[in-house]
Amino acid sequence: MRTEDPRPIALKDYSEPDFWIDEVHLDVDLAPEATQVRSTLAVRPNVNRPARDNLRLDGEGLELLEVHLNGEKLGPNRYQADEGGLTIMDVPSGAFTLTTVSRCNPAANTALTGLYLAGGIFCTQCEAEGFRRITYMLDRPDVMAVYRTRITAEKSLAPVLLANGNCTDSGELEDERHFAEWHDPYPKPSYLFALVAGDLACVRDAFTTASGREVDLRIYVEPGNEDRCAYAMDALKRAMAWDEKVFGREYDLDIFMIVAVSAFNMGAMENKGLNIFNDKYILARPDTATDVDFANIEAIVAHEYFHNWTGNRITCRDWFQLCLKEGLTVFRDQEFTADMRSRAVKRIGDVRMLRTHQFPEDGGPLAHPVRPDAYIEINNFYTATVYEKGAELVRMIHTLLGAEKFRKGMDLYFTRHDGRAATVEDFLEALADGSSIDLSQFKRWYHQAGTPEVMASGKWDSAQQEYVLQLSQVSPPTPGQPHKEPLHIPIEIGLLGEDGTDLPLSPIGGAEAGASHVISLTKREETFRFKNVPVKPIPSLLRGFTAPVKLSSNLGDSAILTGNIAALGDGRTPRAGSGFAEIVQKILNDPALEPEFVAQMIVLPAEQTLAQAIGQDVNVEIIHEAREAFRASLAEQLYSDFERAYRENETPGTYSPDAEAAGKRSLRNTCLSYLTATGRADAIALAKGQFDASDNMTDCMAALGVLAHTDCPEREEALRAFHDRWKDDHLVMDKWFALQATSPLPGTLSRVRELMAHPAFSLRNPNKVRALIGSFATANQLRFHEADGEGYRFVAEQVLALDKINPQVAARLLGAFKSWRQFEPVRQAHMRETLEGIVSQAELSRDVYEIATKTLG
Ligand code: 0A1
Ligand code: ZN
Repeated sequence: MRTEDPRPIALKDYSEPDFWIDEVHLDVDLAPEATQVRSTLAVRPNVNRPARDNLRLDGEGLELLEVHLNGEKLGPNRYQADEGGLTIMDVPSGAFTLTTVSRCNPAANTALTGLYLAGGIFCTQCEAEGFRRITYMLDRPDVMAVYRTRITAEKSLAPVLLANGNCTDSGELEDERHFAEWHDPYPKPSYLFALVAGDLACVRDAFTTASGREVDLRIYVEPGNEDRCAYAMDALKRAMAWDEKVFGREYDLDIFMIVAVSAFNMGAMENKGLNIFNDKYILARPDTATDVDFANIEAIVAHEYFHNWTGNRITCRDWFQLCLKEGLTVFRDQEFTADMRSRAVKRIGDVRMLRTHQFPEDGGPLAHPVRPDAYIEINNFYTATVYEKGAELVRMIHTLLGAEKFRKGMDLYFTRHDGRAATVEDFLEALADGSSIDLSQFKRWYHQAGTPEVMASGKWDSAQQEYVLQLSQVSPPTPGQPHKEPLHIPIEIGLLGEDGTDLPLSPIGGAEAGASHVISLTKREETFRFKNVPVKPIPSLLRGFTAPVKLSSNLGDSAILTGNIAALGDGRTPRAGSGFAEIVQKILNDPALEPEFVAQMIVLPAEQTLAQAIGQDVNVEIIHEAREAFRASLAEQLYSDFERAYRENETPGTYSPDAEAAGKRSLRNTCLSYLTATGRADAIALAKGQFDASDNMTDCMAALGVLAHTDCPEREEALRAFHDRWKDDHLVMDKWFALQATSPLPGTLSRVRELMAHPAFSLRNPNKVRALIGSFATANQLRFHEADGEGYRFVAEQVLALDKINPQVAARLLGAFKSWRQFEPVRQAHMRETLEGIVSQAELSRDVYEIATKTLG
């Protein structure tokens, strides 16, 4: 907690540690309120640093019992423990072993970092700086050690005892107790340490690696959930095979374990050989999980698995390098999904995600480079910028190098840095060396924040049969970075002829002529000429979204919906014009398009996206009404088309979560949503019929969503029926909470307040907080931003309450305020006041303090 304003940590102040720790031997005696940890560290001075008499270790919330140096117990005059750690005085000048004995209290740990007890399971979360809440350590990622872990517990309390690596011994002890010993032979930073203990059921399978090694695969879940692991296990095996095939990376231990827990701050964690997951991203059965849940499980299981090479074998030198593992691993999981499912649909989804979450971050008060240069609390930097924009930077490198050279560069990266802690520079150097392509200007992307704006204008010269494309780039100022350098921007381009097909391209100046259609914009302004263009072409720019930029042009742009919003502002009624309806009709009836692609094409931009497009003086009511009116008018015009597509995309028979079937359901449910937008009784009846008859959660939720967000008598009945069926299933109940929190109907805020008293809700469980309060704050623009400011005050109240329980979750929730300056003055004033109220609190965590002060600017 804050006593004075916390000081930022800066990348430029990095230095190697004064000591290295090569081995960690932990002896953990588990008890809910007093777990004792005896830790023995093999320490040696770092010869690159000046010699030190004192060793300073990190430690937080620990009760120190004993300290031994080279086996001898130290008197209290030889060491000093304080709030942030432990200093040992007068350590030997050579190598030595240091043993500490300390106690922590897992049952009282509501922050869910370090060792905590939740739902009867002992569980750890050490990234980024949680290990110091378990025992004293140089808790930084450049200190890599080999870990041995012995766990002891009462058998009835924790029949299963897990840690990283291979189990080397286990057995019974006196007094109904038992133990297990684990050894992880791969040196790793402390943030990858994990321990899990409790009453867990296990689902097993096996995988044979390319070189013929047999790996024991295990998923541990709460007993009773064994029938919800099949999809995650299948995804794991596919991810293992894919990483061998596409990146040449094999798994390296004899066992790979996943544990699913219900209380977890994030999605999942890549601890070596022992991944820990938020159970939402493991557990799935057709009747409990939606198609989106299945897809998330596949992606996140793969993501954590891929970290074994990008993150674990090669780790980060310091936390500023977070994108080194995260951006790269997100890129890898995106490619995996593209190969498993539809590449086009995956790309549309990822770009949509980037534009709705990362662009606003990059354009607001919390903007930071993909590799930040300072932070107050590192946990605040697990952001869309580090993850999603970080992945886009890797994707651009892939685009610039081409698949083959990219693979060469990656191979070199793995050989050079395996077993080491690396930096973004190391990564770029390996890719440049492996491909012989210069990435020196490209590097700016890593330290320059903000979304670049690219302007395009083109002219066809009929006499010269030449097409002249002028491109320019501007990166807007961001906090702390008023001036920006031009970036290296890869832009994939095509010129379309009259029939809509690509003309052959031969650029002069810029990229090489011929095969590649990727040009590199590297200056503030640049002209690209294409010769032998016989007709006036229609340019197609930034294909595949080859760079995370905002593109504007004089080449024909249709901002249909934003135009309609302006219409409403002027007192006219927004309508989908017949031209627009015709296009939607064409797409809907094009048999060549896959259903999910169609669904993505015909869905209207979300209200938040429209707010962003408007950018200033945003009025959320006008946006909501305009969008709804537009949707209804489109639905009226195409009612029979939507009805037909609804019927034609039925998926009869046994439910399968595969992409094709999921795509049909997605299109069908998009049609359902249009049909009900008309308010017609037969459409509502159709939704109610689907709700009653559905045998899978996807169709059930889609129908319930429509009913819950419509003012109709079926609404309460359906919500009650769903509640009664699922009230004992915590994951399904999260859906029920979220649906009600995102309702556009008046009274939503009071409903949310009421639901906080529901027995299934708890402020201590992050999934519950995200489902109810998080959904309200980030996915219900209309109601969160109600003009009286009540929505803001409610969320701020919860942020402050949560800050005492779980600062990470509190800070993330506060992120809902980040775009406050884009709203009209009344809301802006309410939001500013609310933020100031938070900042004025005497005791704030570093997490909340950093977000609140930076958001205010
Ligand atoms: N490294 C994990 C994400 C993660 C980050 C922080 C956590 O606790 C503060 C937990 C998980 C991943 O990328 O999946
Ligand atoms: Zn990750």
